[in-house]
Amino acid sequence: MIFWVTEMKNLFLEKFVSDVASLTKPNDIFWCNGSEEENEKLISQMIKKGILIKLNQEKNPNSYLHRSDPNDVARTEHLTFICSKKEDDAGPTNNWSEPNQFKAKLNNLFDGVMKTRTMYVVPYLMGPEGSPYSQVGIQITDSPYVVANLRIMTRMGNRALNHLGESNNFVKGVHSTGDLSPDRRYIGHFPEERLIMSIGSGYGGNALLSKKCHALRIASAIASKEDWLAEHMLILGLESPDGELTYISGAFPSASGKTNLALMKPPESYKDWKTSTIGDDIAWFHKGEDNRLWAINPEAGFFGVAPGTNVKSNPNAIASLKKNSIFTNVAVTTEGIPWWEGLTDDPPNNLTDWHGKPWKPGNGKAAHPNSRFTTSINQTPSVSPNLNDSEGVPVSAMLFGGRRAKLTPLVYESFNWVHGVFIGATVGAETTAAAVGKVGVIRRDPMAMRPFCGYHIADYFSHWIKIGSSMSNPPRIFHVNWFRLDDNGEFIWPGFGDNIRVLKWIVDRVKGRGKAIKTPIGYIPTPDALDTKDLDISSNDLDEILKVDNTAWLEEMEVIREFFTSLGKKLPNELWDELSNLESRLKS
Ligand code: SAT
Ligand code: MN
Repeated sequence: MIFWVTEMKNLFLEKFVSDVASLTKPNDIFWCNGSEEENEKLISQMIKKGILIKLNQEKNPNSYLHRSDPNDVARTEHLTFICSKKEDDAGPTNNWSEPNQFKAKLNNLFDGVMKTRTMYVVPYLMGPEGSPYSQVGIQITDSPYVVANLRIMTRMGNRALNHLGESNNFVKGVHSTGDLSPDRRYIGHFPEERLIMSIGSGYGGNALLSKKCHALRIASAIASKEDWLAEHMLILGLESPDGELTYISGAFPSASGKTNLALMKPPESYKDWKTSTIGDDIAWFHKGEDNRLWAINPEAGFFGVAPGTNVKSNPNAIASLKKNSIFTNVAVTTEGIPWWEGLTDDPPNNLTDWHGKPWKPGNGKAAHPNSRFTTSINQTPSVSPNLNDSEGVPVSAMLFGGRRAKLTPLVYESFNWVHGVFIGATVGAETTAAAVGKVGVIRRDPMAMRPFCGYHIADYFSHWIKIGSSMSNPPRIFHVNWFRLDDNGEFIWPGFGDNIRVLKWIVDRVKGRGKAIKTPIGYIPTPDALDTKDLDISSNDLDEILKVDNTAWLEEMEVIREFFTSLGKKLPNELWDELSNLESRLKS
């Protein structure tokens, strides 16, 4: 067995790596430093092995296509476990397994799994270099594709080791693609040990352990013991024509337009406004000395859903994807240019689909509905100049939302922090292709964290209540729904860049000047407070998406009551109170 050669001496790290090597028995060990040469070497090896396919190097320089196993195209929530010592600490929304038993089962699968493979040691930093809020992770993996993705998604290599120094303060990740069989696929989290073990998948959130496993599940469990929040949220800066800069964060379930909103380009009618992107998926919040909530983006890139991304829906993403990007499970043209449904109105001729087979219209989808692009945030035209600020940015408004064809209005504002937590805790959203399972069924997805909260969800709600209640100036909380459908199944609200009109009202509210009507569910904009100038929307439709249907809401309340009951005795009383207050407002 060859061990790595490095000047770094971190005894904790050495022990971790040698323990994993004794278990997985790799052919050799490759220590990733994050350099350009290293990346080139790995890429050319992957091309030789067919793991990556070179795209058109003129049109898409330094960009590659990866086809994953057809059984391995989305997160598998039913195979994802929180292995806290006590079952109750995982709570009703997580699968739990006793840590020693689960480890024994996984150790069996990991035993000798890398015999003919290289074991990569990938140090990564979550958050800006030098920030007291950043965290180091070490992912061990036998997938060079994972290494190439982590390089884009995180601050990877020696930068992370420098941040770590000699400390034992790092999250440990052990990953192998195993035999890719869903029967031997498990993603286990050990919050007390800050350890993640994942086997049998090479895809996205199952395999890039920095993302959902570390930055959400493990981090949320750590944050609950400290005084901060790890959230499934985008962070966006919005600057008005008179130079007023407001930061907004937003939680939406996977594949519900977070990346589009985070990279939003103001439309023609808002060209005097500026947007700036801090992050599209994950936000870590801490309380500032000024009693505001400040956020960093722990990541450094986007792992975005490709289908539906185009020059209209997300021009900044399209610009970012011009080079140095990895495309997973998209289709490709004869010229080696990536394509997916929604990129252009008509598909190009002679496409090769995501399986690598010739594709004709009528053959189903050419790109997988959960096909993805990996690209650096630094290539995005809208990247914020404050991206690397070690304190992060102060957030004035938080949005919750999800796909909901009916019921929830375009936008409404909570009455106060605790009511806002109630709104976040009760978000209902249609399921998407980001996770294996039926698409389009409404499920409760509190704070868009249902699959990502690493501890008891009721304790998580209490933690939220505590954080905001101890601050004199917490963000205002809003609910948005861009996805209302009319009777013909067409979207009523134009969405995309025009969502800035809703954000403008939100900024107006935060600044104390936006006009609103008090309804049982919250504050809703007066029809004249929402800018609909030059918008193709009838006043009937506008009324429809801004109205509160008390009867329908009373039905929704029953679903919420059932949901709360299913979460058990720990559900904070404050949320039960919010529910009964809502009921009396709806009935009066
Ligand atoms: O597969 S990921 O978890 O990285 C993406 C997502 O589902 O949001
Ligand atoms: Mn996500």
